[in-house]
Amino acid sequence: MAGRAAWACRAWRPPLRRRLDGPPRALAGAPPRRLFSGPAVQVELQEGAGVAVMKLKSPPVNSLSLELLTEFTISLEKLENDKACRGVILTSAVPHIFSAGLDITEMHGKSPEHYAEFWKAVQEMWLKLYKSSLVTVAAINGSSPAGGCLMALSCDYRIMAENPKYSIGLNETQLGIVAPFWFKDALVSTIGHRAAEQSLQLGLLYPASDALKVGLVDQLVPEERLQSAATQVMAQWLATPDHARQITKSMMRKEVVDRLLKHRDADIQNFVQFISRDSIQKSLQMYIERLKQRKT
Ligand code: CO8
Repeated sequence: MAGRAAWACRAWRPPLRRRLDGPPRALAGAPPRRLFSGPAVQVELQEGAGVAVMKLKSPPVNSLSLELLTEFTISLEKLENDKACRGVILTSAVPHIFSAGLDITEMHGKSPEHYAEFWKAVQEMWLKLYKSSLVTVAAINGSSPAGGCLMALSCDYRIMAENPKYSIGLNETQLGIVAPFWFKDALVSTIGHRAAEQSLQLGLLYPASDALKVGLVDQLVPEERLQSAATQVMAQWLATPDHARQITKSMMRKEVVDRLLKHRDADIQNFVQFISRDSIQKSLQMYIERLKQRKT
């Protein structure tokens, strides 16, 4: 009930179109913007619109390192607590890559304590994003495998740049590892059980047009229109009263969230045990080498 009260407290404001009535921008002056940028995540909050744009900026591939995950979670929490913010557009500042997923080097050749700390940060990021009371729109402007796909899946709406070179999916089995149950739950909730079963077993990465067909993304647009399309979608979602939308979102996602909350420690232990196995470490080593070879 406490959670519900917290969700309901963000005041509803009239739809964007109505609020934008008033003096033209040139007369009113530039709308106030606030920037808070860390090493790996850049946030720009447009106060008038109540919308923040969060950009992952950790070249070369926005891999989700412990540092990035921590910064992301703190930034999102800041926005959650900021009364001027009602929605977040999540995108990338790195050309052609949304996110390469979890940083493989965090899962290879490290201590069990490190794996536990890393996995806890992955859980934190996911819980914060999946449960967010803000409207979350993913503007997917590049490839988005595994953990990158999970981030997009956790948003309320996904728009992807229409580029056949960009792909998205939970490809864990291709690395010889297994997507945890909450990755699976998020995928099943989005594309349904049958498609998710096939997708997960084969570790499918869908080119943008196939991602739309299977329902993994909601919309494709030419790359140059991605940000404006995301802003448009955001305005539509913000036209719904916050408290009603938030309670509905919580209701729709509660079962999946509760499953992880209930088994959080066991999930960390499972991860540490699984990832520490020699066979899994070898698979990851081979995958890292394959990535390097592909480059040469
Ligand atoms: N982590 C760490 N480093 C990475 C990653 C990554 N996920 N992806 C790429 N890199 C590195 C490359 O090794 C390369 O390093 P270097 O310059 O030192 O050789 C550098 O980033 C650039 O990579 P590319 O040259 O490959 O860049 P491209 O622009 O050609 O391609 C891609 C970008 C498409 C993203 C490509 O790099 C790729 O496919 N990467 C692998 C993506 C992937 O498979 N990620 C899965 C990670 S696992 C995960 O997210 C969920 C795990 C769940 C755990 C369950 C366990 C129980």
